[in-house]
Amino acid sequence: MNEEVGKGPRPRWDPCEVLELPHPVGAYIDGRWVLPRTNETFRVEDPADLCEIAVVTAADDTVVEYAVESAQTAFRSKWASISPRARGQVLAGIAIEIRRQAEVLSYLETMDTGKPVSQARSDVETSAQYFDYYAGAADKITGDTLPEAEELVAYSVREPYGVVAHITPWNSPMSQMCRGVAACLAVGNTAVVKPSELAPLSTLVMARLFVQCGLPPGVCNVVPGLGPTTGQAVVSHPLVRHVTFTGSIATGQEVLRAAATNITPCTLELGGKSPTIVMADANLRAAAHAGAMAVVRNSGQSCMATTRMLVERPVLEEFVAHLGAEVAGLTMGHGLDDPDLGPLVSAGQRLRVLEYLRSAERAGARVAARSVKVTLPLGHFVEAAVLVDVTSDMPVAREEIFGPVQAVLCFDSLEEAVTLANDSEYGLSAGVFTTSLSAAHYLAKRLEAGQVHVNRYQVGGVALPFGGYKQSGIGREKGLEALHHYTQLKTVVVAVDGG
Ligand code: TXE
Repeated sequence: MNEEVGKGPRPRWDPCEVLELPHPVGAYIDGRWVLPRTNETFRVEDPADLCEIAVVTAADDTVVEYAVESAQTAFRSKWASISPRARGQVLAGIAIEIRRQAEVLSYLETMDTGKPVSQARSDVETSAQYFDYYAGAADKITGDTLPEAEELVAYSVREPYGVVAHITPWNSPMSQMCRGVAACLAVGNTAVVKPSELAPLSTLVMARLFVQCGLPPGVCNVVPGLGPTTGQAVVSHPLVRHVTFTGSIATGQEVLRAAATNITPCTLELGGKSPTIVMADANLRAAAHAGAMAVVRNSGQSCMATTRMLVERPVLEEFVAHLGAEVAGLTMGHGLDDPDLGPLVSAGQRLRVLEYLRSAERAGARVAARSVKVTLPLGHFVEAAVLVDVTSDMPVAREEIFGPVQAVLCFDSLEEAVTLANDSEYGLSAGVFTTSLSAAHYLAKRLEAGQVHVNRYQVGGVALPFGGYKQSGIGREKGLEALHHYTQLKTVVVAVDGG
């Protein structure tokens, strides 16, 4: 924890001043700011110029206890027992307010994560859409009537779990929080959210906004802090009945181990190394654009980014020329200036990406194109790069880099394309570019991925279930499918023998 907090140059846009956040920023529980007695703090910085934008206190065990108990009380006394329609109305009001404050929230997300402000605007709109979508779903969750013997009536009902923990990452903290929380609240659960220590502000601000929109205090509480302490305390709390986690495989394993103590069910979204197969008959410009967007969106810090372009050999050169031209023209700078690429979130993430690039070049890969060098002196910037001569055994082709690096591989047959695409421990998402209807459906069937995108990557909104095959995770978020993970099924059997 940093003792030298509150010092240094002023940020370009001061979220604490504009949003009237306390100093230091505490946890947000039961509709108010809460500071732990220990008062351990950490700095949140603007990744583009390293200016301090807030000082946040890490929630200790006592604060986590308060957050979970407050969520449990809100679950029992308020939220689960109000009508589904009334719950939906509160969620709809939140969507309206998010849109009303969209510009300020977008600036906040840019300062927290470094992402270009137009991408932050899109995240804010997506956040509102989650609330719209699940507001409408709140009174449409039904069970079944079940076939049974003549003298029995059997039916099932879907009931909320109670307190749900959400452990969220830093790449799109606002929309990732809203993705989980809107679905979880719609069916009557309450929430305790532990945002990433690298970008916790938008999550805290959203929890306050929810209460301002009429969400009863205690229904959604936020406890900032570090993963191994605050995160573990939340996940292993006996009153937490479900955990939703988004992050790395290694931390997902830690979360599963902690959840095992109380047999707490988990939904896990653990990232990807998503392949896109480009057939020789494809629209190559469209395919190359998809490859470029994979490094543009959040500078490649996206779990869905398609960062393995598998290209049929006869069109390899032409494809790389299109992709290289797009990437070479990308601009980079402070997120508030809305370049194509902002900085990466942290020094650690930057070093990690640079090491992947170095190791790829050592192993024989070649940089075919690079974006222009940034002129800012500080900040966690990495220029986008297109790597060719990549083989599937290289770490850049196997591991989630989470940075603006595109790896191009090539194949000679459909079968080889499928083998290469599925040669991964991940299975979150995959792409296909072809004008052959038959090849598109054939590949969609054979690809081991939770989503397959054909002829455009990535498309689709909040209604489409999202989650991974293999080590990319367990369960699905988004869409109505998510609601199955936020409810437990009760079967009721009634004897109607007239007795
Ligand atoms: O993730 P972590 P990190 C991948 C991506 C990235 C790498 C490392 O490849 O480069 O992970 O990022 C909390 N108990 N993804 O280290 O550790 C932590 O505080 C409970 C993919 O930031 O997974 C944060 O809130 N919680 C990804 C959250 O877990 C713990 C998004 C995620 O952190 C914890 C982000 C613990 N023991 C990174 N340890 C995706 N799937 O989209 C940490 N945390």
